[in-house]
Order: sequence, then structure tokens, then C-alpha cells
Amino acid sequence: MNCQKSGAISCSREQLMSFLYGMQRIRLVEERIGELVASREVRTPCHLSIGQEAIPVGVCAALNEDDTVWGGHRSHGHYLAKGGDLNAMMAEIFGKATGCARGRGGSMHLVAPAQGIFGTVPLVAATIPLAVGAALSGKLRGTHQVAVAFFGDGATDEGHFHESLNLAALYRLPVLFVCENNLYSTHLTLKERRVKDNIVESAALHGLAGVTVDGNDVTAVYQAAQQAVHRARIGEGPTLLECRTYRWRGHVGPAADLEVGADRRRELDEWQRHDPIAQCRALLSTRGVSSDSVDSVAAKVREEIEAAVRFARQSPDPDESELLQHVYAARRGC
Ligand SMILES: Cc1ncc(C[n+]2csc(CCOP(=O)(O)OP(=O)(O)O)c2C)c(N)n1
Ligand SMILES: [Mg+2]
Repeated sequence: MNCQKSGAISCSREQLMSFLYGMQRIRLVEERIGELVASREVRTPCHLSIGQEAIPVGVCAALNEDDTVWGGHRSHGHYLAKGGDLNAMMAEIFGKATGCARGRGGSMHLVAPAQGIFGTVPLVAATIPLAVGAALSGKLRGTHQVAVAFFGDGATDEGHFHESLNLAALYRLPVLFVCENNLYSTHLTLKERRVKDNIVESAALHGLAGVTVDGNDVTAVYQAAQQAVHRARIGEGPTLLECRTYRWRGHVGPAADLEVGADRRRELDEWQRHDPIAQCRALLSTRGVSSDSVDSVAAKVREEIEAAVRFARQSPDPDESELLQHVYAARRGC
């Protein structure tokens, strides 16, 4: 695999600390969600992205506040990295009225328009064309906004993916297609679904830039995303960014799916040795940051998470009278 190199050298200590904070926050939030699901206090299906945190953090660090992001079923990390409110996400996962989707969607329907998060939707590949639409809108309005579609390797098996790449390339739209290639679509490995391990080659076929990057190296993801965002803003069009990674937990739920496939245990051991957070910590120690100050990041995040859980527990359930509201667009003049 020909991966773009690490961007560690060009990252400042402050940037690395902020990457560590972002990744640590996603991991600890998801570990807590996993506990809440396991204890059945929370009943939403949850798809955890533990192990993949460097991708949302690296990509969103390259974006402006008014750039838009679109996600799928495994999107807690995208929502948090783009600035979505943790209390509103936790309340959504609890199905409460204060949730970001008013408690109607749960873990797989996160939204925060003010932060540019226009929707995470569990229909595989469904938000890829929506990101293309957002990019077209930005281009027509001359806003220089960039749209990012986050999706898995499984989504590249869908026609939407190819149609979207083609249209975005044809119109040179300011969009980043970020494929989080964790080598699995539910319990099917990449090898069981494709003759070749060549997702990135779809870019050349459709006439756009394509880059493969180590998705567990936050500095490499950031650098590749920065370059792609720059190209998009100056009118050079879209980029497909294939980020190679691995999910540590099961397809759905907090368990590890160790019974899935003969290679799962070995692969997991291998990828856990390539932990994005441990790598960032190691980099920080070479820059003279003590492990105490790094540990204090996690302590602060844990307090924030417990406050969000309290907020969600204390929030009201949605009122029954609202059940049919926000389902269909209201007709004007009626
Ligand atoms: C259109 C559609 N087909 C099938 C499913 C069932 N499904 C849910 S998640 C998933 C796997 C997606 O894999 P990938 O895109 O690689 O994302 P990952 O789960 O690995 O993050 C499938 C097939 C779905 N939700 N939508
Ligand atoms: Mg996948």
C-alpha cells in the first residue's frame, strides 16, 4: 500500500495536544456509551468507532466552522470532532427531548446545523450524494465552503459512491470523500467483497485526486485533509481520501466481535499495537510533554462525560403530542 507520509514534523506541540484531546474525547465518550448500552440503560443500537478516532479529528482540524460534514451509522466521532455539543448527543442517545434530533433518532441520527453537521444517516452511502449537493450549493453561491462525506469501505460497494465521484469531478466541486476503510462491512472482510484492494483507484477512474493515508496517524490524516481542502477551496475540485484503519469493537454494540472470521483476533492485536492515541502520546513525549499533563487531558474529559450523562438522565422524554411533528415538511399557507 502506497500511503502518504506522516505530517508529524510540521505539527506544533499545541496542535498535537489538540489532536490528543479530540481523539481521547471520542474514545472515552464511546467507551461510556458502550457501558450504557451493555447495562441496558440506553436502548439505541450503537456503532462504536474506537480505534478510528484519528480520522474525524485529523479531517475536521482542517475545516472551517461553516464547512459541512455528513456521516453514517458510525458517526459519534464526526459529530464531536466537528464541534457538535456532547450534552445534546448524549441526550439523543438516551432518546430525550433535549437530544440533537429531539430524541427521535438515537445514536445513528446526529445533527447540528450550526456546527455544519447536516446529518448522519445509517443508510449506507446515502449521505455521499448529499455532500455533493452541499458542495454544488456552496459553489453556486460562491461561499468557498467545503463539504465532507465520511463513509466506510462498505459504502464504496454502492452505486451512490461512483455516481457522486463522477458528478463531483465533472463539476469540480469542493468536496472531500473520506473513506474510513476499516477492512470490514458488517462481518464481511474487504477480500470477501472485492477482487482487489483498490478503493483509491476509483478516484483516477472518475477523474479526481485520490490519496491513501494511514488512518491511525492523525498527523498524516490532517496533512492529507489540509491539502485536499486547499485544492477544493481554490476550485481544483474533489479528493477521495482513503484512510486505512480498524475498528476495535464489533460492527454493532460494545463487544469486540472476536468470533467473526479466523483472522479477527490476530488483526485486532496487530492494529491495537498501532493505536492512534498511543502514537500521538509518543509523539508528544518526544516534544517534551510529560505523561502527567497528557493524563490530565483524560481526567478533564471524564468529568465532561459524566456531566453529559447527568444532563441526559435528568432531561425529559419527548412529549407524546409531538409524535407526528417534524415528520413531513409543513405546507406553507395551510
Ligand atoms: C443501503 C444499506 N444497505 C445495507 C445496510 C446494512 N448495513 C448497515 S452498516 C453496514 C456495513 C457498512 O460497512 P462500512 O460502510 O464499511 O462501514 P463500517 O460499519 O465498517 O464503519 C451495512 C451493510 C444499510 N444500513 N444500508
Ligand atoms: Mg467498514
